[in-house]
Amino acid sequence: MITALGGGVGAAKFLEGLSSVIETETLNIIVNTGDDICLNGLYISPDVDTVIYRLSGVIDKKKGWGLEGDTFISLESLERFGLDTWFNIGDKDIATHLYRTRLRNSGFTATEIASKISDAFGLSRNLKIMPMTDQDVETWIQTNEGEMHFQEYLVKRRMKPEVCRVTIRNIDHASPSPGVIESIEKARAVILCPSNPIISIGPILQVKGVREALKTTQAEIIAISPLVGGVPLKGPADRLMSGLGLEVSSAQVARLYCDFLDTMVIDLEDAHENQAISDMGLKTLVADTVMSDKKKSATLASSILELI
Ligand code: FO1
Repeated sequence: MITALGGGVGAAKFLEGLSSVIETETLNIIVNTGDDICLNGLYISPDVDTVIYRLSGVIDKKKGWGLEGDTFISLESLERFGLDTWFNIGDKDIATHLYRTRLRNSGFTATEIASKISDAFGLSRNLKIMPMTDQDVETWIQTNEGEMHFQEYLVKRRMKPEVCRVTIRNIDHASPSPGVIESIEKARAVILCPSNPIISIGPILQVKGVREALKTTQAEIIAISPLVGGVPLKGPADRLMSGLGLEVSSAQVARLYCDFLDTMVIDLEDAHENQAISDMGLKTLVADTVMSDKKKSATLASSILELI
């Protein structure tokens, strides 16, 4: 059994490669839910859906989220009623959110809902999508223009405001969803996907017992830096890290995980950071982490599996 932690476009790309090279072995994926948002009465869990869409081969590859060939006519129609339309929910994608909302309103947990959506998209049973917690949590960003939900900062405000703080609301009351701790304890390897360390991996690490389980597990723990040449390929990792007063580097990402990490994977372009990471007592793997297609993410996954 291999367990992965992640959220966002980079994680989904890596998981596509990983799942293609591990064949029948179980892959448990603990997914960030801090990005979840309720808009116009619909419950949206972007990181869970992005992983399911990518692994079932229906993702819009160009955007990295949403469904291939989707249209946005219902969104345009919402404008008539003066409702929020800045978050681009497609006409096909909306069915997933209607289904999630209906299940939530009938009392199903996030874990049960993720499992039903995975089944509906035909994901194999040895790929288990585990929302990090069944409690509602939300990532909020304090900026020079006020406090806003992470999606508002990312999508509506296009990462323009300056970040001062990141808060995961309700995280103190979030318990790990069923199987999360066991998946870390019993895995032969735990892989932290190339995801934003602040708003994708960070919230998972803050769920009660997760960090402790990572420290005590016998599993080999490997993290892939989301930075290439010191910048993220997509998303606000650099803005968030610098806003929080952190150096923007793969070495800094390693520093955030070094109390439980065994190996840090960094891109060829960041090979000069090798020494700084070794000095933390960690092993390093320098590899091509730019996953421009499925073959490249499978190659990266294979070289990581060779470490185990
Ligand atoms: N990302 C965007 O940049 N713009 C959008 O309008 C947008 C809509 C959207 C709808 C459903 C969904 O599942 C994801 C969506 N995303 C959008 C992606 C999402 O904001 C991010 O990938 C993650 O939250 C980052 O971890």
